[in-house]
Amino acid sequence: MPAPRVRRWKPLALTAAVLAGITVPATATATASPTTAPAPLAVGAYDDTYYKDALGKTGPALKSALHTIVSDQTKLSYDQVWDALKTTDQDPANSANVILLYTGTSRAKSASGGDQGDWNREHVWAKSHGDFGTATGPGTDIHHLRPEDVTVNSIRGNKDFDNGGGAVAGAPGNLTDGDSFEPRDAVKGDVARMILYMAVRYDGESGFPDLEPNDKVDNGSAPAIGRLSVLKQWNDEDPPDAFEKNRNQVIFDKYQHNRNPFIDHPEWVEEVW
Ligand SMILES: [Ca+2]
Ligand SMILES: [Ca+2]
Repeated sequence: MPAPRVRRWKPLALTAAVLAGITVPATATATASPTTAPAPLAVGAYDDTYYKDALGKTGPALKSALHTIVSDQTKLSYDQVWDALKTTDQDPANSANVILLYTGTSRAKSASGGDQGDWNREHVWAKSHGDFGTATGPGTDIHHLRPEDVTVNSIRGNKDFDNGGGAVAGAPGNLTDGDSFEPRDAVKGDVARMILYMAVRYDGESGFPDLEPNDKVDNGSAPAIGRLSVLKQWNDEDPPDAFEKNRNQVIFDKYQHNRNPFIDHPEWVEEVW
């Protein structure tokens, strides 16, 4: 292929954008453009198959369609979660390790357990919010279960999510105060999409509570987690990256055979809430 004689930057810029998973209109240029063409629709690999009954819907109809879609899944026992997390959250740079959600550090898979220095199974939707425990169901759904340092997991406890607070020892970039926890920037969107997946997935069936987000930080044992307005902001600020997309794919291919729709379509957060 002959080298382009002019505007060599253009195909390079487009290639970079495509690699980054960004949809670029065919008329894109690097110069300011007066074009008023509408933004292209996001197109996902599973739109024609997995999501076909949800496409084109909005609001409660979209939420209901997604509930039906994601509720068709294989369920794990709480013991099976240990091994699953060693695969879903494997360090891409070291197959002997997992990446911890809040600390962001890489730790040996073999250091799983309950002692200081171990990692354990963090319920991002705190299991006391709805008191669903660790029976097979929401308490074993690996879409919201992540490896975390035992001590940091304990500091997060069952707090709601919100901005602000003091630094969390051993977990740079995370903040907490008496009633809320703010994860580091790189996983803010991940946390939001996990919480909102749980709200869509669990609607009061099979003896489990109907989980829903709200805009509070004092939810206690209610089947609710806040703050929704902050979670929506985090979803915008931290779009899905390769690690988050890969874990969704591994859960779909190997374990639960269902997907987190908000990783595939982050814009559906605004459509539902
Ligand atoms: Ca992220
Ligand atoms: Ca729900």
